[in-house]
Amino acid sequence: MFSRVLITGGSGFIGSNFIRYLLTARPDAHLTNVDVLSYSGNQENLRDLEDHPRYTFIHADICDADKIRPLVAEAEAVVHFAAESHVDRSILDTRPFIRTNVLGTQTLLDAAVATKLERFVHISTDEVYGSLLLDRTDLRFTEESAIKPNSPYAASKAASDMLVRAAHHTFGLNTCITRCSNNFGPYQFPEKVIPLFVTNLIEGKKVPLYGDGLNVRDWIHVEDHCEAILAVLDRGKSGEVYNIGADNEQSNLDLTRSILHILGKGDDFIRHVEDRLGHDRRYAIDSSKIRRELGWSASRSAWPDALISTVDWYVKNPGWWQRIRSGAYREFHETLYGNRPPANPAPASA
Ligand code: NAD
Ligand code: TDX
Repeated sequence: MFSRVLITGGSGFIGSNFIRYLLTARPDAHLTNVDVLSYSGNQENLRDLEDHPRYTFIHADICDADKIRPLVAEAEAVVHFAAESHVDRSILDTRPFIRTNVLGTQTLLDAAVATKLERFVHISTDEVYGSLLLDRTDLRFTEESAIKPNSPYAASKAASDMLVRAAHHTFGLNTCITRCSNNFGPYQFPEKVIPLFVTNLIEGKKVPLYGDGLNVRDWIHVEDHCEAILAVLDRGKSGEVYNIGADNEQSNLDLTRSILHILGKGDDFIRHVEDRLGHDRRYAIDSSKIRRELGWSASRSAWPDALISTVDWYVKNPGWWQRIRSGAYREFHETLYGNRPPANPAPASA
């Protein structure tokens, strides 16, 4: 068990859920969250933890080697979430993806090797495997599937996976890579399909469904993902890759209709729009390895209950997403961090 854990990108969707989960699951763990607060990083996600005695926030960029190295030196383990994470943005501008996902990951790995870090868990994605055919429902991604990323986002994540692999092979760094399917749950930035569609509908707007709507995604609740990451952190074998998924394939059209139904709206709220460039047709994860070897299984992702409770969270927390949609959450960052002196690299146990 690691008690001093450095989390990168902990102010985003999955990272903030993981911090909340780990503080409860491990009453002896001290967590440091290093996050640059890019557009998707939101300190409001962890507002209630600001004074928590076992939680420290450091405002820094993972590409900044001078700031990163002392933080890694103080930690026993790193769980690396920080990334540019939105496929559509990577189609518009690739550069932030290469910078953070590739250079940022290597900066962390360099620090981990130099400081002899005990454990590095890299949070990757099923998108590195590319796309499956709709009519081959017998096929799913396994850890042995070829790496065939199709979007600039997926390619930058695949590159980061290869750098993690190299750090393990060449320098003996104790690493694990996780590749999870599409997450849903509270605090997801409302550019991703579920919070975007839910918040549009609450505001009485239509939802933009790409192409024919028949693309398939494999949905897992973020807390199931967090539990799987902790299993990997605790018990994962060094150098291994673990797929994470909940066997919950849904076409985008079915997903959209489920959300419409929950919110009492009809198909007339669907706006069919031009397809995403290079749009992957189907993702499906075979997670039998982590279930077999680490004894994890998804327990919170069952459809439609998990979707209903997620929709309900956005219905009950309009302030959270309205401040994002209006841009007001950036003012909150400015107030908190705008004029602060540079962070003292606090020990991860502070
Ligand atoms: P997110 O966009 O909500 O959060 C990313 C966080 O990283 C933000 O807090 C952001 O401020 C921070 N960040 C970005 N650039 C940084 C930098 N240079 N230095 C420090 N911090 C930086 O993303 P998410 O959905 O929470 O995804 C987290 C991780 O999980 C990513 O690595 C992503 O590839 C992976 N993943 C996501 C999903 C999903 O469905 N969302 C599925 C599988 C894997
Ligand atoms: O407006 C939209 N309309 C639409 O039809 C949006 C934003 C999306 N979609 C479709 C595209 C996808 O088929 O919905 C599906 C899901 O889209 P996103 O929420 O953008 O997720 P996806 O592209 O599948 O990638 C997600 O899962 C894997 C995360 O964003 C990644 O970070 C993760 O690695």
